[in-house]
Amino acid sequence: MSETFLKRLAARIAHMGRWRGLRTDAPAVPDVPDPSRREFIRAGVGVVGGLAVAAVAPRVAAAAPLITSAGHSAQHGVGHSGNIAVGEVDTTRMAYDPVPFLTQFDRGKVSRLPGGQTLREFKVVAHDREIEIAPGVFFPAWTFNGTVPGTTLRVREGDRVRIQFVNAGTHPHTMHFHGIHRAEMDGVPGVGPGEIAPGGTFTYEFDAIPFGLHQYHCHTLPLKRHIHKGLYGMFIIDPRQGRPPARELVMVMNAFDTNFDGENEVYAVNTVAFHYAKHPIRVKRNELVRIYVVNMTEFDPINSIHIHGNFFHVYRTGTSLVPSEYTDTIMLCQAERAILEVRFPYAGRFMFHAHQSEFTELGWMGLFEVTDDVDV
Ligand SMILES: [Cu+2]
Repeated sequence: MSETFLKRLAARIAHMGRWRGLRTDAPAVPDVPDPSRREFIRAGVGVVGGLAVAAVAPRVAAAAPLITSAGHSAQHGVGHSGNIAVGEVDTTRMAYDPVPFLTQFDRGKVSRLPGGQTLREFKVVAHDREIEIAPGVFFPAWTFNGTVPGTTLRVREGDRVRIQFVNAGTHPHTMHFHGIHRAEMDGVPGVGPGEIAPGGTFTYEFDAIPFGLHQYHCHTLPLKRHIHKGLYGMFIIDPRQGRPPARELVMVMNAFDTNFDGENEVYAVNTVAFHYAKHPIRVKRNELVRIYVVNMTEFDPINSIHIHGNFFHVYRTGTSLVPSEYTDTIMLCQAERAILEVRFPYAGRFMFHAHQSEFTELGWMGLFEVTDDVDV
């Protein structure tokens, strides 16, 4: 690391210690301005590793080995990129693992109403919980059902959806679903039940329309803080006739402002920086892969996804069965979503990442491992 980078890092640590009301032994460097995340990138070292040091500096100031280098790349099986975070998050402690999360769908407790309509019942509990967003980088999250993103809820068009929401957190929250429903079920302050106080509960109920890819999130003010803290998840309404069989994957674009300065320091899909670079997503060659992508990134208006060496069909908001684009990159504004369908004709490793290079370098990058193996 360069001397300049070390000075900047020291200033960053001192700044964070002041912000968090924590004491730090790191010396203040008065002639060095507080570096922005972009300056970290320009410093030309392992960016997420550097931020990892900064973010946890008051606790583990000597975490410099977190920074990786090209020499570590081969060791970790990532020949495509040198600068990724070294080490692994503790998925057991977090009770969350991004790999199984890709294919986990909660379809609720299913029964029939007297008129024959299918009823799907869910229970969602809001908790405060510390999560690990990169190795050694912890974030004080607010969660739905203990994880960020929350559980992926999946129903069929026309089903009655009943969600018992319990607020076991320390702040008022709501559940606001995208879709078509009555005003009192919209989960916003001042309408219907409004904010649900800590210890409170409310049951949201509506019919699932329109089919497509939607999301749910807390709508308590200040909204960007309540969403950014982790209170969001994917909500899929399948069309009545279903979609063709495919390997289906959930990707929620998200990011974390670890020092609460209004800018994100860590980016990912499904929370953990570079996790799918270290644990490539295995798919079969030529099989249909359907990717549900929702952008829940706060503070940055736009996010994007690009898949290398392949093209995909795009179903924006998932509300049509006919694709509208055939491309290798799409951008999504905050809360926008799309279903992507792709068949990989060649075996091998293919990167996917945001095409904002800054996001990529701060964690939003992964790999598909395309294989001929039967057992994927
Ligand atoms: Cu909230």
